[in-house]
Amino acid sequence: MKHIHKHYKLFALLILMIIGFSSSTSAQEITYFHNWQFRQAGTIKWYDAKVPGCIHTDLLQNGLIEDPFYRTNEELLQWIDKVNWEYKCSFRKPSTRSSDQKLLLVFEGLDTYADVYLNGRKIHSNDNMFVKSEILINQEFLKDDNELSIFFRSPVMTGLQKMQEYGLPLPADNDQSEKGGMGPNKVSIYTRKAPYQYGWDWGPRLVTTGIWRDAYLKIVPDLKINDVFIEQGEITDKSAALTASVELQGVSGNDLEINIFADGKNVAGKSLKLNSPEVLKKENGVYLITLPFTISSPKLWWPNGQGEHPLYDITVDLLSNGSSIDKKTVKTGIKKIRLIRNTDKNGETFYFEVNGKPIFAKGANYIPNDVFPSRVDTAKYEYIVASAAQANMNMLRVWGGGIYENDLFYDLCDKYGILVWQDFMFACAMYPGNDDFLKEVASEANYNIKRLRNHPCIALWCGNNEIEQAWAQYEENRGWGWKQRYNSSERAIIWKAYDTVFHVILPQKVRELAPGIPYWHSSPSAGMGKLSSHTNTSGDMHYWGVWHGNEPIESYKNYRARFMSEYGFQSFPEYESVKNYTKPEDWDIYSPVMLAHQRSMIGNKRINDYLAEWYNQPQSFEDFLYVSQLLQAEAIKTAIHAHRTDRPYCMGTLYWQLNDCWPVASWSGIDYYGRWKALHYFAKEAFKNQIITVDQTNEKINIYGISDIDKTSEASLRINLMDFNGATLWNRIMTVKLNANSATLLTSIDLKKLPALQHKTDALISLSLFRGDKIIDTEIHYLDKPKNLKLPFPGLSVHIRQKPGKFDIEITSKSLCKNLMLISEGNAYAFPDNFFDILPGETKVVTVTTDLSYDEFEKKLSYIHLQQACTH
Ligand code: BMA
Repeated sequence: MKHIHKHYKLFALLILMIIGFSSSTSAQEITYFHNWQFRQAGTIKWYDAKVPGCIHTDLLQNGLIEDPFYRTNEELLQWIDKVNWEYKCSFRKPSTRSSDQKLLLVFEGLDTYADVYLNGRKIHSNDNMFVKSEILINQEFLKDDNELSIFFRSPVMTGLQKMQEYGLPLPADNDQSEKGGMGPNKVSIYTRKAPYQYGWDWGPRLVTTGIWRDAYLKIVPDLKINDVFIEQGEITDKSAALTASVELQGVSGNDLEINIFADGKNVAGKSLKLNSPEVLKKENGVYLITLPFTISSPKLWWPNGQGEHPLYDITVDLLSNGSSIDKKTVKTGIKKIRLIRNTDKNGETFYFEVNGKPIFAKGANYIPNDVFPSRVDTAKYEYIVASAAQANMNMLRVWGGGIYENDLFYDLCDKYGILVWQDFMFACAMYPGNDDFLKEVASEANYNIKRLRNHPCIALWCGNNEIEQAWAQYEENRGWGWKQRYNSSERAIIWKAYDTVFHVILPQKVRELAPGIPYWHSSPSAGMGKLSSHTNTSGDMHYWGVWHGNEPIESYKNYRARFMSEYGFQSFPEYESVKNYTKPEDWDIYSPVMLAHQRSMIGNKRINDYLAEWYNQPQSFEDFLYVSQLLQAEAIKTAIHAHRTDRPYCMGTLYWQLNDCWPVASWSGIDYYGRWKALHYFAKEAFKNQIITVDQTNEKINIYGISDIDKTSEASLRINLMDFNGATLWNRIMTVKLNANSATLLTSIDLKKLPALQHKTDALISLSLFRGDKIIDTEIHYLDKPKNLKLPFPGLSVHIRQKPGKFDIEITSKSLCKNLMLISEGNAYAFPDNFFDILPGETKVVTVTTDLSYDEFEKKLSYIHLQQACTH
């Protein structure tokens, strides 16, 4: 992964040395395959392949294509998804130790239309990227040396065929079919495959194929543990009542015994026979046994910022005639979650309660980290989830146009206390309702709910992204104009498919397989069957008035919601990132290359228009990229502050979007290479448990104290009105009360009553909330938009102090320095703080960890600030 950002690799390596990952271990023996090869079907030559992987990364690795992310290379690679591909490998017959053992061929994910052959005999066919395949191998088919081969049919051509068979083209606005050479044929929705790979308004169209998750042979006992689910009952300080549901598969006439261990301590045991009445017999030789147990003085799992995130190892040991035949360990955390939808005077609440405590959800929407998800390594996963936690987030929404993430992602969310709002993978489109399709939906729900249900991070399963809103079944004149394209019988067919998937199959599966986890049928929604899918008074809300609706940024303050699950604002990656995928001649946002990396039709126009409202014109291309990030950060900060100030009416704020899947102009706060944009630094401040927010309307300023902690406490608030050279015009210190889990109006200021304030354009209000010598939060409030401010040139002096393994960068500013961005050339290291203001006469110290020499460090360090980027 030549593009991947060096600083997250170093960071994650350190963490991985300390902590191991595995949410589930088993005694079953696993053998991975080696020597995978691939070729285009119908050609002769085989090339080396990597598994897990995909066709695009294999072609790239073999030098057969250029980097798909560089300049406009994506356009040249559209042929790849139109043809068929073959993968093969050979393996020696594994030695099973006894006749009681069986051999399973496991594919944790085949992407997508795949026929699997063993020694030329077809043994399996796959139609869904989101399921695991376990194929029992008849050992008679095995020779000493065996060949496993997989024929992957083109996902788009097969999709086209399925669309023709269905006979009803369905809306899928984000499917960039024209770019993919498919004309108007939006075939993505007929295939259970990651929607975003067909293009999105932040993603390229690169529809890949391949063995995208692990593939291996597994020797399993005749009777094996298929699955272990730890269901949670009543939880008190004294004890947690849990039940282990153990799924066995196979045959056995012997006396069995099952023992349960919690962190190594035997907590339950049972002797049984498979034919005893307490064993629930299911299809295909599957048996379900439940064993209740308790954990005394349980350590509860809390979201980030609300407590610890302890995990328990629960081991199930299966014995036959006194000896262990299979063992499985799962990790889980003890946590109760409820989605509280109570009628109140305003409508209906929408908030999460964890272990009995209402939680204000703070976070972002998450998309896959790469358009080729198989190449996202452990380090990148850890970097992204840790970045969310460092930004004081407690929730990510795994958005429905991507993938059900790898186990590792949820392990990390467990570890960092990040709640996951988990969408099923359906987004911004209508889907077919034929039997084959519905069967795939049910099986992917089955597999993924079971796979993820022990993770304490899972907060909610949600049917889809924006489909209820787009179709708007209940109101003729709302929606995205889709239903108007169909006659009444077609409409009935399309709605029935929707109704079956999102109101029948998926909620049933969640109820059955993950009892206790809430299901929400669509995001956003006012509630099922409610007339409008978009109201301010109930359900969750996607507010795109700012940006898509071109409303002023201040509208974030007026537009209320019970739970803001989406809102967003675009920016460009910084110059150091843009240099990776462009040449100097591309350095104009309207160049073909930059436009290929801006997938929103309105993106550049919106950025330009809002920028002109707020900032003076940036001087250079590099300055423009930087200012676009400031604009985005200020916009989203405005929204987060408004949503938090509206607590408890509003109980959640998740902006669109955390991350990127390739280098692009987008709504993300972290770019593809891992660089934090200004937004992510601003979000880190805005999501702290206790903050000050300032709301200015004309001449009046309201100052609020927001607290997401349980204790009401007193603090001191210092308010300092100063000019940009540091002269104090007015100040005040007061004692304030920060109410527990509330937004409290601390004080108001009438600007007209401050005679020293001559012009709003040359003064600022510096606020500091503190207790003793502990600063709780600081805030700098400007009385006018940045373009109107009469900013002096700051007069910076920068000193670098070397310490073992790190450097302190000390920056002193004579007068105000606005939005100083430190830059690390070639991304040699990361900054813990950036894009900050320095008050007149103040010194800011930023400590950077790196093993660079002093000279190299100094050479790679540079900066930019607003005064420099936008001179009047
Ligand atoms: C939201 C998402 C995405 C989209 C984003 C920006 O509604 O659900 O579909 O990428 O808007 O337009």
